[in-house]
Amino acid sequence: MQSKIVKILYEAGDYVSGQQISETAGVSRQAVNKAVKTLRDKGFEISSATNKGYKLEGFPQEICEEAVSCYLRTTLIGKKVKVLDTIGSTNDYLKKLASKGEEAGTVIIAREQTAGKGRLGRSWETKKDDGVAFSVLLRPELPPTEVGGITPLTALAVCRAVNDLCMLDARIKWPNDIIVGNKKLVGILTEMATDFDRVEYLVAGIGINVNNASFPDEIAHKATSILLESGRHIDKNKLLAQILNYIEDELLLNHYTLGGLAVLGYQDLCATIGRQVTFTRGRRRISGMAVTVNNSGELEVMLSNGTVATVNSGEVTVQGIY
Ligand code: BT5
Repeated sequence: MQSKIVKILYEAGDYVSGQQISETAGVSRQAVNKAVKTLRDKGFEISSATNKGYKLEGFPQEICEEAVSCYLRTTLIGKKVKVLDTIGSTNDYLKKLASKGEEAGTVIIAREQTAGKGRLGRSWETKKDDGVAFSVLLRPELPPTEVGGITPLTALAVCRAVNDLCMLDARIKWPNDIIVGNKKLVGILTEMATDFDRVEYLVAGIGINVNNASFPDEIAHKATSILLESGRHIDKNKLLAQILNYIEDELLLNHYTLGGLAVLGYQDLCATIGRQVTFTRGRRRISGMAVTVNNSGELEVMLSNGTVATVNSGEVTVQGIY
């Protein structure tokens, strides 16, 4: 109900009487007064004037459900948004909910993660209120072989949202990083549960460095934040909502497949293409020139003998990045 009231005030952009709010939201006048008080406690600036009603003057600085929901224009993603102060890993938390039947579209956001996960058992650092970590639950009715676009499409959506809202020239480092220059701004970890030949659920987890002024020594050489790159404290709620809007556009329009325009858009933003890369095959380290990302989201690498190797996961080092 609080989300509804924020949306009513946001869309009006002016004073709305308590009576009108109560009619539109379908709740009593007392409930409106109580909700306005709660929203003010959460950091919403809402002014009130006799005979005029309420006006929304400002949003909270920190992530909050009502603010994210207000900026959403999705039909599926973000149907339910939950913000946690601190959690081990938003992916693990959402996977547990998913296994108990949580509906598709739920988004779990954390202001801090104490056991954030990267790929291959690595860790992901989300420091309180400097970073944002969130996970999205999806249940496409598709076989596992047809959802290969999930990570690249998510990366495409995140990269576009960051560039649009933060005026940055962020790029995708195949397969799951968003970088600015040669430093990492965002990490993505997609996890899947299958039930025989169909997807039971997908959890797309995204970690963004927003207001970090510095990083722990181990990652300081390769990590960056929106603050460090743009010099600005951006509106986290707006950024998060825009990412969710774009993820829904990309995934649903492209049916979880990196084809057609999406693959062109991806290649345009992919920093790996056109660079010398090294990858592992068995025990061998092989080098070549990254030439393209194909419809399945695999990286195609031209080797010195003229053959093209297809790399679909594992570790790729990109010369000049990391
Ligand atoms: C990733 O793994 O980049 C995937 C990170 C996904 C994090 C999200 S947050 C929400 C959701 N819940 C989770 O528990 N996870 C997801 P990978 O490519 O393996 O990179 C991990 C490596 O990035 C680490 O070994 C560090 O070197 C580096 N790293 C860790 N924290 C970082 C940070 N905040 N910024 C930049 N680099 C970082």
